[in-house]
Amino acid sequence: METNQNERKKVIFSAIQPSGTITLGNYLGALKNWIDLQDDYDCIFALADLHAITVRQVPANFRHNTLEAYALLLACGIDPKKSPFFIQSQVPTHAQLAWVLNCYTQFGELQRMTQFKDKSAKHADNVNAGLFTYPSLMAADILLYQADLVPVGSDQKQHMELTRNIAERFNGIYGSVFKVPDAYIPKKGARIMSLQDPSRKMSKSDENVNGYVAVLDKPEVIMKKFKRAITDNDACVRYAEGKDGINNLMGIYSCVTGKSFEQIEKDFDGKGYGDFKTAVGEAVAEHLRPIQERYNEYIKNKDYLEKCYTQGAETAYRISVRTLTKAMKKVGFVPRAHNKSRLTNIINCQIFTHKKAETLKCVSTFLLCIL
Ligand code: ATP
Ligand code: LTN
Repeated sequence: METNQNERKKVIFSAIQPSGTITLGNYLGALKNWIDLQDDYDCIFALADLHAITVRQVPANFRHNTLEAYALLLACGIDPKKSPFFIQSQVPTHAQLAWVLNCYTQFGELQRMTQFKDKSAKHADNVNAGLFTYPSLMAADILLYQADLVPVGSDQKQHMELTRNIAERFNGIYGSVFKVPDAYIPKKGARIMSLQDPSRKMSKSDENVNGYVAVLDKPEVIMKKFKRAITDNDACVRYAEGKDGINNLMGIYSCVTGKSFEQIEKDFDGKGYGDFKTAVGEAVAEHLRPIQERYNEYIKNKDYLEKCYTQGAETAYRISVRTLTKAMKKVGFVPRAHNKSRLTNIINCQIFTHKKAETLKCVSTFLLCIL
């Protein structure tokens, strides 16, 4: 079959909150996929800092975490020349569309979100409206870019279903405004569990630092955390129901080495958990080493970081404002005259350029004829 060179590449959008130091769970569940998809899709990535303030942040730490996350994601392999990569609060269209979508999202739908239930239990002293309406902002993030696919870990499945429902509801009323996106969840690493409580997901906001491995943890810290990982009394490296700790370690080991579970069981046949934990720690430290080296370079270069996120925000704005304008028009808002005149200017400018090209063509044809 002939492939059409002009065929539009599918669009990918994803984001991560700069709410703490990025973990191995974030990396294996989401980020690794972002990197791998860059060549085959039109990707746009963001740091969801507006989402992060649904939990109280210390301003100086928050700023630091945001820049650290930006440099770290570049070090993981996001290429800002291929994939616009921006900071959400620098692109106003996100908050604007989120408000509109809030009015097309039902209270009951938001109330059912597991993340809302978990986070409001964890931060009982600060169950704010932003925490409740978090999913409509996430829907805005995605729908603004007409994304086809959204690479996330499996904990975001419910938010993705709600995003689809909001898009379908809006389209049902106003015609086709938003692309209805699909979640893209990896087969391996979709849910990395805490090393201290394998019934809970590994989370960067975990108060127990031994529960997670940070992508920037030093090798000796990584080794220590894996050695302390909670397992069971079976002392046999095999994947089985009820062996959550070992299953989790096997999943991590498989992600960083590419080995299948059968291979891992064979390799560790007759060996104890101590040997296995050491092997997992070493493999993870080795996998993260080049990322940490690149990070140390990027974080020193503040000018480069600023250039990348500024360009990322400009591109993101240019793309997203088209969807926002369309959605607002459909709802019935009166368009800003200012917008119109700018638009007219752009159109005139295009016509002018077009006319100039046409004139040049005529002149050159004329010259060719008389020569
Ligand atoms: P927080 O603890 O602040 O809620 P988090 O660690 O859960 O943060 P997010 O910023 O909410 O991280 O998520 C970023 C991405 O990482 C999402 O795509 C999410 O699905 C994925 N992710 C988060 N935790 C895990 C995990 N334990 N296993 C696999 N993927 C994960
Ligand atoms: N809620 C997400 C982070 C996030 C996101 C997004 C992910 C915010 N906006 C848009 C994908 C697409 C989370 O991972 N906890």
